[in-house]
Amino acid sequence: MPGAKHLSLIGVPTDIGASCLGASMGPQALRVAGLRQALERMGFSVSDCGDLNGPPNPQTPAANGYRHLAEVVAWNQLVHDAVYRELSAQRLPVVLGGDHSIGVGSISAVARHCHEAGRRLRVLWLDAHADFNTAALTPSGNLHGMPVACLVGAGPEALLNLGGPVPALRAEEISHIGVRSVDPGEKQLVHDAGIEVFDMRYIDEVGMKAAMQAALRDVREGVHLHVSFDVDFLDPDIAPGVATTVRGGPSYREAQLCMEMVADTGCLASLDIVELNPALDVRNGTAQLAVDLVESLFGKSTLMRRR
Ligand code: HAR
Ligand code: MN
Ligand code: MN
Ligand code: MN
Repeated sequence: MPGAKHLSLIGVPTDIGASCLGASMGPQALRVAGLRQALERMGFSVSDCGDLNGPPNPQTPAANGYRHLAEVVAWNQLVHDAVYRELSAQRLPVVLGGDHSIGVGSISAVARHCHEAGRRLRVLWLDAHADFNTAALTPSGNLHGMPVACLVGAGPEALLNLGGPVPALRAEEISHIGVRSVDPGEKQLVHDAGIEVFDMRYIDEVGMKAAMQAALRDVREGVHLHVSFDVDFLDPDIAPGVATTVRGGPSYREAQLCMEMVADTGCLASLDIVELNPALDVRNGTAQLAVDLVESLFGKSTLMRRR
């Protein structure tokens, strides 16, 4: 799959897992910013599969610790099925969110594909947040704060059984980059689960280069690398178009380096772009920035030949 030259864009227009409405407009904003054309200019063949059609957002309060669980499950089943279908057809899925709760459907499909193909999986979770809450810990009931916990098996039954292995991931298969906002109970759970976190403190101390070298150390030929790119990973000064901004994120240059180092592995085989909220953006600038960074993720980068 690495080296697959055929990309499939899958729109997931929902804010079902968030408290703030508007991430549902993310897919169209990325299209307006020219995502498809940018990737085509780089030599990829790109199909836009259009938007999945899931349930509307009922905007109801949490029940048993979860908001909109049934609807979140429905959206994730659609995402799982679409991502699995594209991977099975040897195409590289690019999931256009939508809030980050849809990472459960996307990554469970990737895990299923890797399991069947006997491929090793590595997931990079680029995010200001750990997304490791549970029903008991969540301050909000919003499922976009819980996808990683769900993927490693700490989540509601219905979200663990979308297809493929259960749990979808082992803790050692996923690494977080850029984290700077974690709830108190969530912090303990991340430690207990043994998830590797390269937080902003770590990046401040050693730099993005060393952080990415560490995160990618075991990513080599044959590995399926999935990137789950939460746009709130970026510093809000450069990326205001998200609902849950947290100060002190990667700068433009740091984010570029992060993406370029992923591209250098040659292993990128699936991608989520999530949490973009056009209602909060300024002239679609955050969507344009996301497209710019995704170009680097797929190897646009510099003129220099390395190694
Ligand atoms: N930790 C908070 C919660 O659980 C906020 C989570 C916000 N998550 C995202 N995705 N925006 O990373 O509600
Ligand atoms: Mn494959
Ligand atoms: Mn997230
Ligand atoms: Mn986030």
